[in-house]
Amino acid sequence: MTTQHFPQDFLWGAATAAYQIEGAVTEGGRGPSIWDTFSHTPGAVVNGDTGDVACDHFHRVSDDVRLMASLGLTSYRFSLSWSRIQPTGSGAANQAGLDFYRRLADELLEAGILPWATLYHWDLPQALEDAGGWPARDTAARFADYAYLAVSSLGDRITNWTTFNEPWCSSFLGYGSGVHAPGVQDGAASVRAVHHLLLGHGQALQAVRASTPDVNLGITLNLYAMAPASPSEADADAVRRIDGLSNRIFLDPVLKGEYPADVVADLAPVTDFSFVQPGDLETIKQPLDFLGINYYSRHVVAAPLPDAVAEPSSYPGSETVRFVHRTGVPVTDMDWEIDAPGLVETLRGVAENYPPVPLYVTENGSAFVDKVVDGEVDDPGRVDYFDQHLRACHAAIEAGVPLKGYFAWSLMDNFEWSWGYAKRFGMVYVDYETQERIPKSSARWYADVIRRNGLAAQ
Ligand code: IFM
Repeated sequence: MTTQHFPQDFLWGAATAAYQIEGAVTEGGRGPSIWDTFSHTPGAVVNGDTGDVACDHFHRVSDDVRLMASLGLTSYRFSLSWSRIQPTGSGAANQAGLDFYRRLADELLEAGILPWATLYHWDLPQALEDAGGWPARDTAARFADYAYLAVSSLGDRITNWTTFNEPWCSSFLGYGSGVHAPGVQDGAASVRAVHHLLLGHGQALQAVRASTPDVNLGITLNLYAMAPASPSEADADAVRRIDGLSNRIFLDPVLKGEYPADVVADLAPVTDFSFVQPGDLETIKQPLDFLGINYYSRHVVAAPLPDAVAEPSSYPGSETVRFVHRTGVPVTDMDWEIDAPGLVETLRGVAENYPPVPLYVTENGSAFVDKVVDGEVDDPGRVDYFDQHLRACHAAIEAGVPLKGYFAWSLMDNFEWSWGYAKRFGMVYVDYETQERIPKSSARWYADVIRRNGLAAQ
């Protein structure tokens, strides 16, 4: 049987994020973040779950690194909790926080695993939210200071740094629909948040490059494949709108230094973009060493029905566009359509429509209902999902896309934000009562893919 091989230096990783796995929220001088506040707000998270303990990774780092090594991972993508490093989001660094990540990086390097750090995976220090959060311009400057502190302290051992993970979620879920922390429902504030997240990205890259020039810097965007529900012009326009608000509103400023004119026009009833100051877009468009793409699914959209009523939404100005479920298309436990061809489309779309930049799939994965039977967890649905999406990565590379690596989401089950612990995305099962880790069959399958640097031919 032949194998579909990946390039020799292809990176095989798995990803997590601080609030989703660390726990220990009051230890080591860590200050509160917006997710501590939000998860403790009655009704905000399914079952009232919080990240207080999560996977207790803070106390189990060494075991977890051994687990990664046993799977043969060549890289591990994790995020730093800003409020472990600056408990109130500004001022001097908290040494205990830096030490925690220094130790994690050292253990990874000893195990031959490349550490890949994300500076911000949604957990803004609460003190900065109290001062206005991402809708306030000053938060961008605070982020650049934090980035400078973190990278100048840890950049000797962590050489790959992502500024933001999925700024779409931080802005539109956090300040638009309010289903994520800080739970604000204000369309105009959500667009200001977009701009200040992007400005923070640009300012952080400038600050870090001036102090630590030898690190690789980029950003991770969650991009969606798009399709109209019908061939009608109205549905095509719905696709244009949602593609604009999901994908292009981030890709265009970061890679081309401009907001798309059609998106600015769509948003006119919500905001006039007067918060964009001269020079901002030049700051945002910094040279990138890589672009991270998180891909999970496709959006199938349709024009609003007559008399549709606008409600607080993650798509300001396009609230009444309908998201349609196609019949017969398999879905995950999140009810997200499984659409691997959409990953090829997404990767090719970025490679063909934007200036060249090395790409990484920094997240891709699926939630399924997993059960422990006789001490084992068999998850064929997840194996199939990974298999289809890795074949999509392979096809994209064959088509000339400069894809350099893949990170499975997630290394282990964890706190799935407003779903709490109700959804499991891990390749490793976590028993939250005992904190036992049980590699699922998908973990063994992935280890095999890594070992052979490729997929068995079909
Ligand atoms: O768990 C999240 C992760 O934090 C960001 N990307 C999507 C994942 C699944 O919802």
